[in-house]
Amino acid sequence: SLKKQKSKANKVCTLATNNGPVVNASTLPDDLQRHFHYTLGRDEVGESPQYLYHALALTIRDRLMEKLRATKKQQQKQPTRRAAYLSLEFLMGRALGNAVLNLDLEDSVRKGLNHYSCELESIAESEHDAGLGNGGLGRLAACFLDSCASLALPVTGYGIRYEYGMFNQSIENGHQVEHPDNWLRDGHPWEVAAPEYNRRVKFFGHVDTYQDKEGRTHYQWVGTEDVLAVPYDVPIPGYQNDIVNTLRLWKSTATDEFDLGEFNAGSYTEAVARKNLAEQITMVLYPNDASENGKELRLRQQYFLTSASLQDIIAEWVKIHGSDFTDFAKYHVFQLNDTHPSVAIAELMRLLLDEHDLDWDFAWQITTSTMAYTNHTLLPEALEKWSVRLFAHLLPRLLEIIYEINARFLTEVACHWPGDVDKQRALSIIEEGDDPQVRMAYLAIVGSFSVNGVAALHTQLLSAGLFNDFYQLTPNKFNNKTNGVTPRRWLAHCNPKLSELISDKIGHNWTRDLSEISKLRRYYDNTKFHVKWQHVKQHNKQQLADLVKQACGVEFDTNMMFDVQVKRMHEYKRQLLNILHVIHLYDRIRRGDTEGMTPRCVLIGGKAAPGYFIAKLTIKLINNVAATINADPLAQPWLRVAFLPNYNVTAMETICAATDLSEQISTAGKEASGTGNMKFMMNGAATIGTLDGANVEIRDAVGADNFFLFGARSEQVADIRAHYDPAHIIANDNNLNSVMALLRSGHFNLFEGGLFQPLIDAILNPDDQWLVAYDFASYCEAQQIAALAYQDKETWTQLSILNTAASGSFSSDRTINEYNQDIWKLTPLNA
Ligand code: B1H
Repeated sequence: SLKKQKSKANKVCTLATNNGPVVNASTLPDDLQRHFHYTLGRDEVGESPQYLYHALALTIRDRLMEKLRATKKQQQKQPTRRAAYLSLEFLMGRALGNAVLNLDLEDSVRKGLNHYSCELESIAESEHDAGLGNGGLGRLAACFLDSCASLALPVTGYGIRYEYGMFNQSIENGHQVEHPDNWLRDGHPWEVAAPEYNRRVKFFGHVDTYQDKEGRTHYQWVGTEDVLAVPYDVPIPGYQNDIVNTLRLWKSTATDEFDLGEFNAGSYTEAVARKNLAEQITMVLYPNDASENGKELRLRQQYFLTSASLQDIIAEWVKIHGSDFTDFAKYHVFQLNDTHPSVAIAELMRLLLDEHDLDWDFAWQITTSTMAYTNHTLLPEALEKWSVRLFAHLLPRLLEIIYEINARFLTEVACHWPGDVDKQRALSIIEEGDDPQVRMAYLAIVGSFSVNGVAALHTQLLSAGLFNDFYQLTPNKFNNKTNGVTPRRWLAHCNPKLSELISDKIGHNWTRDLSEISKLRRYYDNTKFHVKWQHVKQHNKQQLADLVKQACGVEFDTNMMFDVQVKRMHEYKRQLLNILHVIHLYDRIRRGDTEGMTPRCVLIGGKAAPGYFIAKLTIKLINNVAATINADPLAQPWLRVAFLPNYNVTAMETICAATDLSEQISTAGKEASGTGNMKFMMNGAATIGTLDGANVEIRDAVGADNFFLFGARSEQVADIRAHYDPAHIIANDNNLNSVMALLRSGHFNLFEGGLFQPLIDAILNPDDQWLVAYDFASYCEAQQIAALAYQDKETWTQLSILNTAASGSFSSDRTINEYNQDIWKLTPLNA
């Protein structure tokens, strides 16, 4: 009878979930009021509009949940092949505007807010950015989730629910100051905890072996200190297609019996302290972009994410298929976002071998037909290595498996290059030395069936350079997937005025299929259209000017050219080159050489890793130069400079819509792709840039005449560096010479003697990897050409329209379709 009762209870439960209350557009205003007054217990909006934001978010979440359940059900109806996107970073930004757009709720939301006399735009300002990423790599993951859902692909994101995301940056006396990003402070209405799917992750301990009756060796990882992984699900709506996918973010907590054991032993305090240790794992995002720092806690984060996610997927499999893994690889594929989650290769082996009793060959076959690896950088300092010592201590069983993978792989190497011991040493997953290291990229390549770069040039450099030996061994693994950005957030949402203008002319299907945006080309010399286009740009520039005024106290004039570089601060991105050009313009103004000069506002923004001295000093230089120039009445009509503090996803939404000239000026061969370059282009900015990353493809798409190219080519860099003499270059370039003289004279650091010497030294260093002095002259020339083009309004408007019109292939929908066709091979839902 107990059984009967149980099944009755289950039935009731099922019925209740099937017939939930109706939520639709017409009930939205009522639902909003219910959440405001009942869920949150608020009465009036008054001084705290964040409650109305919260109520609106819950109202929209209701709708997301309904579609999320429907999407899940559709997937359960018939078994579908699915992908998991494993990433240490998801730089989501705000969710509200995106959800309103993708669920097509704008009208009913505005109606609902009417009751409170509030504007959607001002309510949206209450939301904190979900800054769970550093820069391009994390934002790419976010764009990919939007595209996967919009293309109805069954893809789940797996990441970490950092308590503190990317730090907040303020500028004090021109210096960067970091503040913790307590983004969950006011609650996060977009997530739902799912503790029924908690997973247990092991650390430390040791490995026991025993032989079974048949003489097979079994491995037991025991004496471990376990941490509990609690999933929080964030709904990811597709664009007006009723699909809602899931981003599952893991939070770490202590296991229950852990506490209990300690408590019973009378060490209450120690038990609580251990709890802290477990909770540390997901406490904070490491703020390094394109460099690794080798901290143990970071490896713990990586393993924590990886193990919890793989266990999650395997548990679901076992629920349906029991211990039969025959078809597992038919139904699953894992995309590794760089090497950060690449310990997944060893972890999947461990789960299959130790927990599910598969033999090595079968487990390896499953692993190498489900794992796919994306490389995002060629910079040597970003290539992850973990000390074998640390691995042995923290993840002893994983290290054993990596050794076994390596031994078998080196046999293959020996077959391919017989007798070549150097090759074996060069390709070994274990780097020998005083402090041997695990090379994570090598593990990722060996364990994956696909290895991709993120732009054509980048993939070519990977195959021919960094990973050439692997390329020779398995050329078919290597493929390119040029990055893209979602046109929903990065055009439809962030630039509603331009979107409306575009849709007026070519319909609105470009939001689904950005290749249609090329139809705009027809209007590139239509003067009526020009006027409207310019009008929108002026409006957007005013919005940015307001932001700059409020954040920096600097007055931007919307009639001047808006010249913008926003991205993480890094030497290879050469913000230093940008500010040298600014100093050059200032130098010209001071000399009275302003004839033909185009008035411009230069905006620079970006965060420096807290330990990156030279990047932080560059921020200080930019701020000091800005202060000097902005205070000089001579400069007023020609030049204004601002450093925007705390550049983030939300700031970019205003910035990219308002930019005239997009600065993409990395040393050729160093920027894997770039994605900001695509956002600017989509919104009608022209690019000044080097032939690096996706700039190459942007220039091909818009045409060489419509791109301001400068600088050394990647294939020239090695030669140039071989006999590089920056002092000589400076001596022979009057412009650069004056700029350096101004810098050396202390003109920008009158009361801070010697402050910028390290930057001066860097430029003068014959070893300067970034070739700042080398590219200065051609950069100034390209700037001059761009400035002249801007003076002809017609020309510039054409340029702007052509850029938007040529941006079709930089939609992340195009990128994801390629991932799916070449790597994932998923069938869209609803199909
Ligand atoms: C990119 C990173 C990165 N490449 C290490 N590599 C990190 C490396 O926390 N870490 O240790 C974090 C991030 N990020 C960027 O990826 C590239 O520099 C861009 O060129 C590219 O557009 C972007 C997306 O592919």
